[in-house]
Amino acid sequence: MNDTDTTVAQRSLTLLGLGDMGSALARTWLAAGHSLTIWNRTASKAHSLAAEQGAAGAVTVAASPAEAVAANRLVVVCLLDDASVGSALDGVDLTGKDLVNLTTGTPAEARRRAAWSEARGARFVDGGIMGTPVMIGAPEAGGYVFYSGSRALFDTHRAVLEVPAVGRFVGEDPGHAALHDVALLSAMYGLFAGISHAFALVEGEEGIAPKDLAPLLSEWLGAMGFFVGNAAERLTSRDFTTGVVSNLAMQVAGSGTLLRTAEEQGVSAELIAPYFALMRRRLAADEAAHAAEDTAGAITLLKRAG
Ligand code: FVH
Repeated sequence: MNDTDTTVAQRSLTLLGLGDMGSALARTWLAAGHSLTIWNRTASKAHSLAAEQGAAGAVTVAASPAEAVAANRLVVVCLLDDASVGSALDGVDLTGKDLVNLTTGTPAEARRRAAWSEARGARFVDGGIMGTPVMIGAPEAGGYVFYSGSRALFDTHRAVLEVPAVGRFVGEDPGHAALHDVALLSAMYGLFAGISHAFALVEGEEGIAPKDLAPLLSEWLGAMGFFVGNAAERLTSRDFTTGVVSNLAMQVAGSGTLLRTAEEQGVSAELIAPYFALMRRRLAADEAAHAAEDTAGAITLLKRAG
């Protein structure tokens, strides 16, 4: 392979999956001048995307996953879930391929997929996309992708992989991108749960419109963001009592007020009650030891033994 071939090869890749996210990725690579071979289970989506590009578009529609994979060394997969990755790549020759899986999955699924790929002669990197399709190809939106697995693969293709969004390599354990992804998404859903409860409390209340509460909520959540760093420090030091500003006993008592307010407003407490139950459990385990603690101490109850 001469220099020109190398350049061409580095600008060419295969993409399996043209759902909302896969299509956004494809458009970004094409806009940046990369050549794409694409495959999608429902072929009409691939043909529409190719038609969008016009005659000069550097896109080839493959008739099968095997044909798409054969076209390039770098193969990016963005399908619904790990089962769809298995079904698309079943029986496909992956020898010498660099497989990048941007399909959301669990850490264990990513580790199994890495071993499965390596057994078929491919290098493997798993990716967790932290962003929505509209954030792809829009660096100002702040989206990025966690990557983990083969560092050599990531370094080889980093420039191409970072066209849609910046990459953050989080280690050679192929499960770690998914673990980071799911940790952040889980925190997001906890936040959404609290926000949903807050809006439900004021819904229908004369004099408090949702749009009036919104800026107050945003401001408050920003101010309470300190809990992230506080929890990290305490989990590292295992010191849950020094410098506590809002102790557990006070917060458990205060949670009663929040639950009674939900009752008064006719709102189900189903989204916030589990967290209060965890705080009560920590206090009840040893009141003398835990009353003066920070609520971060309750995190230690969540991990199951073994
Ligand atoms: N969209 C988002 O906001 C999030 C952002 C963060 C990352 N996620 C994950 O990205 C993966 C793909 O998501 P998507 O938004 O592209 O999803 P859909 O638009 O639903 O497209 C799904 C594609 O998967 C294909 N597919 C489904 N089942 C199979 C199968 N058994 N065999 C082969 N392909 C399959 C589907 O094909 P088709 O329905 O068009 O024929 C689409 O190409 C996902 O992991 C998100 O969690 C997105």
